[in-house]
Amino acid sequence: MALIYVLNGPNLNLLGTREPEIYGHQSLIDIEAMLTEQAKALGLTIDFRQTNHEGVLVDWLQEAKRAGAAAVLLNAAAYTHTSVALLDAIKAISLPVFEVHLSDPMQREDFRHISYVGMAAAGVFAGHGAQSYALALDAAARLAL
Ligand code: CA2
Repeated sequence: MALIYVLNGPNLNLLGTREPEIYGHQSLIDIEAMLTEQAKALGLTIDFRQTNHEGVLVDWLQEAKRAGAAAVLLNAAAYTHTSVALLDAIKAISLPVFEVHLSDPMQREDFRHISYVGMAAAGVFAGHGAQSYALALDAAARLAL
């Protein structure tokens, strides 16, 4: 069964508790449950994780490659807009990495308009709340298997 890593960055552990007008009411646990069901229906396995640490995201991207994952969904949160280390890691693993955002960074502050992740991503799904993850998983199933 194909394996998809779903990696989440800083502060996303707080989802559902604050700023619901931007990020929605669902918690990260709710999103994991939704994606797990979707993955089952698609015949995939997901490995769903969250960290507040940039280097841990780099470690997990490298691990995805070693583990034989078919693709990665990555919501790097604020590191999306700052991290050359993530860009280098995405390039280094040569796996399709789909960038995911709950909100649409392009419709927010200027500092969110740059995406280092997007410079190497296989696709970007943003602005649809938790459904951005669902759209990205469908894309991974269609494009990466
Ligand atoms: O829209 C997204 O998914 C973002 O990746 C979320 C990041 C933000 O820096 C990106 O520009 C867009 C922020 C995640 C913070 O998550 C929170 C969740 C609940 C309460 C406060 C922050």
